[in-house]
Amino acid sequence: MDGTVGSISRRKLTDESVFAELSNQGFCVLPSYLPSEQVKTLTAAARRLHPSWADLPSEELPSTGDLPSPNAFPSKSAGFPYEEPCLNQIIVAPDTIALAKRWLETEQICMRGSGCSVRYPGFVDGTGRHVDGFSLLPTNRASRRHNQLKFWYYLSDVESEMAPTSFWPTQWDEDGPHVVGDEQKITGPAGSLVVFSIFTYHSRNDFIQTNGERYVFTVRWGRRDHPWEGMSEYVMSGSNPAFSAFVGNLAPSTRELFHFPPVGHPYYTEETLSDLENRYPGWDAHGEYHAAIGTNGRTQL
Ligand SMILES: O=C(O)CCC(=O)C(=O)O
Repeated sequence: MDGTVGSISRRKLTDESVFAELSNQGFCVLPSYLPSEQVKTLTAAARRLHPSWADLPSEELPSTGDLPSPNAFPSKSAGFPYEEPCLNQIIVAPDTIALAKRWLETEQICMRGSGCSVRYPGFVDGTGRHVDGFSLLPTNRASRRHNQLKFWYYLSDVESEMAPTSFWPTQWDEDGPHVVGDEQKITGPAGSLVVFSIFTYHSRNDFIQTNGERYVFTVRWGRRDHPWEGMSEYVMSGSNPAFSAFVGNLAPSTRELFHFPPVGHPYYTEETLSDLENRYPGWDAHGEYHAAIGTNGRTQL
């Protein structure tokens, strides 16, 4: 990434320096963050989800060396839940959750959205420098409580002409976000990670190179007690087979990150737990939900 290409990040997301950088400039870059074996698995999954440039239908490609007309193949995107289990699984990486909880100043966080996208030669974007937003209500942009945290993984090598994302050091006060430094165009090897807030200035860049592709995987976290802030529609995925397999294998506390009620909640009865087992095989593999019915009586919602 800018000034750090090829260097291996020795930092963990739980390091104090990561939090300090996020607080001081609104983003933190961790080159080659993911272990190489995990990168291989994730990049293969992303390529099964969206074709690489070389795998796009040949009759539709421009002759070698030419750029396609702008936005002929601009980008493709898929959202959570994914048919590829490893993409669902990386969402709940413990260090990312710990950092999001600290950033949002609460243990009660939820996954707001996740996407896996690819960009191809010819991608042109005029959006320019912006902050995101994702809220029904005007928010206090000086408060980290409204400032959702986004994890931005490169799942392919990204060089300067391959639509790298640009970030500007940003600070917040009562008047909102302010740019306080120069643009940093983030290039880097597959497996690199940028953590940034939705009120950090950033921008897309064009894909100028005449071949190749840029894969990005994202996850965004917010406070559970702010339902007016941007929410993806994964709560409609209860009958999605990939979602069922993913949720069935999660610990009860991890399910809460996806809006499932905690163990002991009155929703859980012998009947609902039986239905849940059918929908999410493995739901109560360790008996916690059943044990809590015993302690809470059989109150129904
Ligand atoms: O794709 C990029 O490089 C930046 C995306 C972006 O601007 C956004 O997520 O708001």
